[in-house]
Amino acid sequence: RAILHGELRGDDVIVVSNREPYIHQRRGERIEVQQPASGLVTALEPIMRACSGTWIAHGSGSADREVVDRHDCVGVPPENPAYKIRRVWLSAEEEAGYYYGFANEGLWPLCHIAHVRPIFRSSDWAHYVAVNRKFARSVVAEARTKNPIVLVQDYHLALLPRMIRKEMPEATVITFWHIPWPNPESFAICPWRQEILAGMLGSSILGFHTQFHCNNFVDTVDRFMEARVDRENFTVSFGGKSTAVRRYPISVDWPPDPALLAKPVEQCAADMRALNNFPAGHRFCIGVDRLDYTKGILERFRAVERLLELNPEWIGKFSLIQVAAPTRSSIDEYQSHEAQVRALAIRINERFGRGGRDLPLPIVLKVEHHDAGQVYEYYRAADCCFVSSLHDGMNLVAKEFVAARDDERGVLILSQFTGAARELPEALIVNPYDTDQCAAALHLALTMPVDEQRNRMRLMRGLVAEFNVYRWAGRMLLDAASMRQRSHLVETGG
Ligand code: GDG
Repeated sequence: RAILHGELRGDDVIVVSNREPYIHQRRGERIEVQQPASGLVTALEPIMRACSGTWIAHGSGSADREVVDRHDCVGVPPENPAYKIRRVWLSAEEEAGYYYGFANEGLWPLCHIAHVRPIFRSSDWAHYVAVNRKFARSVVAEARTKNPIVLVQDYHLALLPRMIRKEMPEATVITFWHIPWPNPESFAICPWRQEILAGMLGSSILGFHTQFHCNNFVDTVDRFMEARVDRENFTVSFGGKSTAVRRYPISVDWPPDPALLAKPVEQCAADMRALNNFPAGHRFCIGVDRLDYTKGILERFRAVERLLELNPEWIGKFSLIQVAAPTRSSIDEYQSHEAQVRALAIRINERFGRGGRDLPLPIVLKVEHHDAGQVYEYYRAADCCFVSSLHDGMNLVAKEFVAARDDERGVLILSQFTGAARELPEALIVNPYDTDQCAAALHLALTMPVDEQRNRMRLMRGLVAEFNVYRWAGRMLLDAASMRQRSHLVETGG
């Protein structure tokens, strides 16, 4: 945190993302403030608290524009304002085309290997371009200097870096891509591949979670752009501008907010058992995800089914609690995925459920948003946490579970297709498509001796403590600072 304060003192810092870090909504006479379920917000919020800047975001959750107009530009967090949000308002058509359409039906499945076909409509693309322009205008309007540091977040804003550069050539634009970058063959199907790449190459620094994603990006540029690629230094020169492509693995706040760890683990376990009508000694695994087809929730349920087939001694003695936050629900693919998740839970529960006896069900599906305190209670109470993403840039749930376990107990089962798997080899690493392997991992987790749990958890906690979210942002900002210093020296002939 000290580095962040030091690095950013006096600088003009602007974060731009689609997602707003706080949602202001009217409840009767009151304005209620909520935090959305998003990895991006979880990661950036502590950074913005540490440096007072401006966060420009689409006022998506703050739906009632008339009512929240006075929250157009508002200090947050509400209890102790540390930075401000500037909202960009979009029409329903713009939101449908830019956000649901091009970003989430096009780029999201394009970048994740989840075998869902991307949909590219030229009308969505037109909105995507127009909305990126709208964000660019807002950045220019909010900048206090001619050379701000602008942190552009994610695949919704791929065109923004070049647009900002055009208006403010001296700005330092750091773009972070929170999702994977695919190989050139996969990316090639995007009809606007050149425009997307050119847009991103307006960045001074372009960050991904893993070196593998950096390699894929540079290979893609090499294949499709008239650009000079320097593989030794991992820089790309395009249109007279050089972009450094770097790996910055994202992480979580450390130490975690003490309020999230205040309730003793035993108390969390007792409360969660009472809440779910589990008898004493009942064991459970936790899954926490947005209800997204990339997260492998169906594969996780199948693993539970297989566990109960292979190890019937767990029937009635083990449950998976799946916290599934609703997301992008107006998209067909998401509606059909939710229906499949609900149907599979019912089928497995019918197969291994009560059968006349009053036993807990194997799958407890909670399709609703939980507050962060509840999510942490589940993490602290669970015997294990199962992250089974089919493909995931990083996955913060894995790191949050580790951060939550100050008792050094609990087992993490982690998909090999997450960025997190590269940093947490002490987890039980699984292929979510391999149901037998996942079922075996669940059995192993439930029978793992305490000493082994402690050894693994201690190593993972050491990693997350050191490579926390401040390190993620700090390294990006240090790289930006040295870049700014170098260009200053060149300008002044120093
Ligand atoms: C993208 C990338 C990358 C979930 N349900 C609830 C809730 N959550 C919180 C979790 C966690 C966050 O949402 C999810 O973060 P992930 O990293 O797992 O996934 P994405 O949202 O897909 O994030 C991902 C991330 O960006 C950061 O770069 O790691 O790879 O896909 O913090 O706890 N939080 C609350 N209630 C819920 O019901 N409060």
